[in-house]
Amino acid sequence: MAQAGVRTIETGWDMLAANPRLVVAVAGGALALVAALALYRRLRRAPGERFRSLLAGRESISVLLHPNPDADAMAAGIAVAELAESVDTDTVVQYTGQVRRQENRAFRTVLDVELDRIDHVSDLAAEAVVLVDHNAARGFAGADGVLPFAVVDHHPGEGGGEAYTDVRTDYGATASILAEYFRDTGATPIPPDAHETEVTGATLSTRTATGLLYGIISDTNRLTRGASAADFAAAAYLQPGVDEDNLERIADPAVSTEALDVKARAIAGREVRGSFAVSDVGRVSNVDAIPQAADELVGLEGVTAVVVLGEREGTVHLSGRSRDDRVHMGRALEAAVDDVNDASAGGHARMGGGQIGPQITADGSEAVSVLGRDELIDRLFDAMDGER
Ligand SMILES: [Mn+2]
Repeated sequence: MAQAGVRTIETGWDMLAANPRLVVAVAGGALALVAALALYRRLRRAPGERFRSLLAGRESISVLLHPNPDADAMAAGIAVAELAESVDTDTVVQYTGQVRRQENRAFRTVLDVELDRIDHVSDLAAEAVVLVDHNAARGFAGADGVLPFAVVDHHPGEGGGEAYTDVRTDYGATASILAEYFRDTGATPIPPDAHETEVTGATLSTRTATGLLYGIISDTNRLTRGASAADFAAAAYLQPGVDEDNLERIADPAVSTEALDVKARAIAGREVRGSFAVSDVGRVSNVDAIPQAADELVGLEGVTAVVVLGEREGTVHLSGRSRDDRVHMGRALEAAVDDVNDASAGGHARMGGGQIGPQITADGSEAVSVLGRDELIDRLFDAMDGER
């Protein structure tokens, strides 16, 4: 028996020796197997682990939020920063535009989020740019030329990262993806009353856990709109680490007197035709109050689409909301002002906005708008009706 085995081996060697091509084929096959095994191992690693080791390979990164960042974008930003700093990668969280809306401002203040505002591609803090909550850089000079290092997002789009792309359009929030990354790396959320030193191994700070949960809550309208099982699971994972007092401070920031006043004016002064409403709130000193009033108005019984308009320093600001599938608000606003000088408007199906700049009248004096308010209001109703 043993002899037969030896003979087989010898025969094998003879065959190889007689056929050098076979040697090449066997060696090539073995190499391919090793490579396939390595690739399989790499792919089998959870996305969070893969993302973290990619970050570890960079000295510094810029985490870029979308223009006018919301809570989900800021939450994802501080989460990537925490993950990166756990592997000693320097991080700057950057954005363009403004942090608008009271909840977003409260988020930034309560969680003490450090954000660096940029206007130009040269302001980016690092060569490696990680995009969160959007998948193609936009909103600043030179944005077109940015080739991101990595992308983590839940919006549809063509954008991707050079080294890493994780876009999950079935998720309600980017924050849920980041929560999974921490879970993938075995991080334990630190309860708000515990000290970090009491927890051994990888951790998730209370600040980031609270921010991520708020990101999920705000992007899914408190888990009632577009929330997947993964968003619920992410919220459950974060829960032990959440500081409820801070969460409440973000969710219900004290409403400023003017914002309340503008909401009251929008409700009292609304003109209703069918299930649509338009309200002119007159002059405002803070234009943020206009979209907030629109949010309030579209929540009224029987109203399915609204536009609120107000004026600041000669410019008329429009903000529309629709929960009516027949009204694409962005397109309706665009249609309402398409032939007006120095006007722009647009947006999504459910929300849109626009501005009409100060108009110069025939005698050279500056008027608020050549378009009379009554005519503008008629146009807005027509546009919502699909008649423009
Ligand atoms: Mn989002």
